[in-house]
Amino acid sequence: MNDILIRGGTLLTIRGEQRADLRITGERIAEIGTGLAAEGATPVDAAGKLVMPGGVDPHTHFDLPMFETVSSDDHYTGLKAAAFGGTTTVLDFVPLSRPTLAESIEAWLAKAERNAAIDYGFHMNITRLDREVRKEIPQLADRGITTLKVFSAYNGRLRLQDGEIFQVMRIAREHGLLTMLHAENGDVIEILTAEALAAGHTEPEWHALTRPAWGAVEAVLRGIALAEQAGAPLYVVHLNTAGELDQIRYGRARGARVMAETCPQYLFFNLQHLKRPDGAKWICSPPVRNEQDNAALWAGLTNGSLQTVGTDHCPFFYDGRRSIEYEGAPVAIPGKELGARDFTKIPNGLPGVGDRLPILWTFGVGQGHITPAQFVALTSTNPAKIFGMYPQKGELLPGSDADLVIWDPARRLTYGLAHSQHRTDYNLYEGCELKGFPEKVFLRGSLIVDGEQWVGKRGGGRFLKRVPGAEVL
Ligand code: DUC
Ligand code: ZN
Ligand code: ZN
Repeated sequence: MNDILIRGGTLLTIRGEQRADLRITGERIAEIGTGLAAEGATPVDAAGKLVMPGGVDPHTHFDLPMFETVSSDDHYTGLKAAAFGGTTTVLDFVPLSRPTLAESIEAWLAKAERNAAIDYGFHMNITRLDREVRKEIPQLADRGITTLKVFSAYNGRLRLQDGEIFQVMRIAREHGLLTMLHAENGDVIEILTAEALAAGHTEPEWHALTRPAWGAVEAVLRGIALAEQAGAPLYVVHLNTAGELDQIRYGRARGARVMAETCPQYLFFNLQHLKRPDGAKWICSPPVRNEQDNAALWAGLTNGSLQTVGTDHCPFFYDGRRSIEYEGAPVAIPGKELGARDFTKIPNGLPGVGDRLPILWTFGVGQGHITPAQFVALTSTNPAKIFGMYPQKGELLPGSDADLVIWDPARRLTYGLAHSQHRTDYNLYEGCELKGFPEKVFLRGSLIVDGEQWVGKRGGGRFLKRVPGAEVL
């Protein structure tokens, strides 16, 4: 196979910008430098463009059964949509849906392996902690799974008690694994939800009103305190309130090894969106909050209190009774309409895996909240480091996988459903004016997105065996 020489571009990494050429040999970056010789290589002109490492989305849910339906992107459609938005690696959560962790992972792999359009790894949900599960956790690293997600909410379904979370954290510490926490107060949610239903409240905004921010705030502090007592690091997923961020700062200022992620929906949306007639489009858990929370989370990106931006991509149709056309065929999957008369029956989750980079570039970099180098850190390099994939992923260095985005910083477009490739019937950023968009995307040296064209393949993505003992940032 010919080498590829990406010429005349500006490389963008967490170290800043550098005018340089980049040579790809096979699946890897072979050489970086100015004026690299073109012989024996297929040239790709990147003049006027940025060349950055492919995005790493640390938080997705493809093909996830929920209530009476399933998230509408599977490991083909969702990973392909990710690629169109400049992301080349995703980390998906494996539900503990079978008697053992091993069987649950095999079932998830069977779905992902034949479909994956980009590279992917797995986090393991620990939603039951019996003797068998305790014994099995240490074997996860042999399978390349080094992260455990626990929940302090979803009573009777996903939640572990505090003592169990503490035990998971101790096992994690012993084996170099990282615990991830969904932080809400399950008891309060259970009580408020029952009261809201009994009072006849059915509208989407009640999803947020029954999941108060204070529950998230105290659950974050509780999580940090448990992790410190276990001597373990902690990664808090989907930060959504200013108060949670205060707790992260409190912990980090005292040396706690706690890291935190936010997601675009918590930067851009709030209760006002849930109050709209089509408010169900914004139903996710934890819920979107208020404008002060949006602003505080932006500030957390600016000042480095937050380490990553993931998406929690878990799309559903807004109206799953109507089909859309996907790759030339009609598709309809039950969605948000399931909860038209009861907010607790609206499937929880939003589309976003393909939106993340373009939206964060225009509104994050473009409006001065973050620098281009911070953009790469938050969306690619930091997740690669925290989740044990660095420098294979998230980096432009000789030896790294040639997962690259050629980014056109001058491209202007009115964004929306027509550009995002998610398999659903709405986009939360409909009509947003964007400046900057991916032009070409390479996965391990192969071109998979060329402008509007998908040139990758179903099953072309590989499962990533991650290594324990990853960095704590
Ligand atoms: N929250 C969502 O909104 N969807 C999927 C899982 C989750 O925790
Ligand atoms: Zn969660
Ligand atoms: Zn999630």
